[in-house]
Amino acid sequence: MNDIAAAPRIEAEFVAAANARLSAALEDEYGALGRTLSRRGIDIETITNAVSRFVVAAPSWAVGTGGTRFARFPGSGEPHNVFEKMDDCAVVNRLTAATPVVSLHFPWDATSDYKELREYAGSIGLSFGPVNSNTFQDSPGQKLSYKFGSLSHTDAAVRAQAVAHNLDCIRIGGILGARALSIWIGDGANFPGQQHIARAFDRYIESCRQIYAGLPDDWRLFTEHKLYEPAFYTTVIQDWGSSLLAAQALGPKAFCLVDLGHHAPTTNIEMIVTRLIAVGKLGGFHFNDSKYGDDDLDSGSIDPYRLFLVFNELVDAEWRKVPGFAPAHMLDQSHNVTDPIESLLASTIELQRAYAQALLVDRAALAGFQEANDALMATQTLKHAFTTDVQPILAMARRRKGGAVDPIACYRTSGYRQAVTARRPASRAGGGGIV
Ligand code: RM4
Ligand code: MN
Ligand code: MN
Repeated sequence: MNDIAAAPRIEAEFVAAANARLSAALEDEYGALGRTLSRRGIDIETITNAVSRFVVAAPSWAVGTGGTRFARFPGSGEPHNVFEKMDDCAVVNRLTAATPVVSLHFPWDATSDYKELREYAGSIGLSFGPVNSNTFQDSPGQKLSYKFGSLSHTDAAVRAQAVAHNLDCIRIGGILGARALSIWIGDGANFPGQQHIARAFDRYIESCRQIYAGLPDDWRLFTEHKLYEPAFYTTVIQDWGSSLLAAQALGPKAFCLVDLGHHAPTTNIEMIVTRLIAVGKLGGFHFNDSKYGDDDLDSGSIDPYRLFLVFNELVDAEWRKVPGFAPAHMLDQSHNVTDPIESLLASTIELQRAYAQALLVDRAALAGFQEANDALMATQTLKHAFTTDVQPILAMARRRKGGAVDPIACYRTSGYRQAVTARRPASRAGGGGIV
């Protein structure tokens, strides 16, 4: 339970005052960009309106400072419970006006009264997106260990415990108003021969069938693949092929979740995205960026062009009016050296930037170049959109929804971090942390 009245906030009036100081410059830059785009046959308002509609779920686990396998260096004013996490998420939404949805992780976000949590979130402008189950670590009080797996464990009792946890996540999600469950498991093997690869997959499917049977009709189930880690030799849901086989085996409410960091460094992720769209099984994304592995770095921080190419496929699907196309957008990041709120602000902006740039692609021209096998002009068409500075569109979309023209600057002058630092006791440093 949190004291609503006492919790630090960034008020709408504060944002409006900060915006007022930047307003003349924004109008000027927006007008200039509008004229540039109009010469290219693009109506800037159409793009701004589409960006305004863009929503991404903030991950509750990303407002605290993460860690690596080696250490966790706590930040100041870290949230200690799900209510405080909501307060931080509300700041991200206040400033970006694009993250009104929060994705929770259980049992990390467990609390005694979920109705109260839903009401609290609602009172600060938030609702709940996909809930995540956690059977990749042992939680205090848990009867059986997940050391050798969970949903695919050789022991039926461990599998039953993992299934029960997922069903509990659905129950909690129901109270919170969520409509999707994301399943990522750490199951797999560290050594060749450790595990019967085929049987482990069969056991996973069998367990997921039991979870699927408990899924309400208006819910979706997302299966998330990951190349490696914590299992280093083979994971049970290693790639999008395994994820797709699982989703197809489960039924029409099961879809694949693409976490951008869960592939080998050279994998063509946008191609995976198009394949999943083609078979109607793209459930959504965990956005982040990476250089080497599951780095969980801020979205667009390493390879913004790749992010753009992913959004290019999403916009293409929108443009083709692919039936039932409604991927859930979520962030999944770990913030080790930055203020987590600032990383979430920056990442949300980067997603909107990639989306806006993808909306600028001249798709008729591109199709012509593709038909004519004009490789150079086809790729130039993409580059032309990608190199357009869409900053004024993003700022205008935010301002119209009550967000900040310059979210990070506004956050830094708000004193929010100092205010929560004074209220929230410092957390422990030390051992590694998974998020
Ligand atoms: C995993 C995976 C899951 C996330 C955990 C914390 O690598 O990305 O989605 O819930 O990390
Ligand atoms: Mn993920
Ligand atoms: Mn991950």
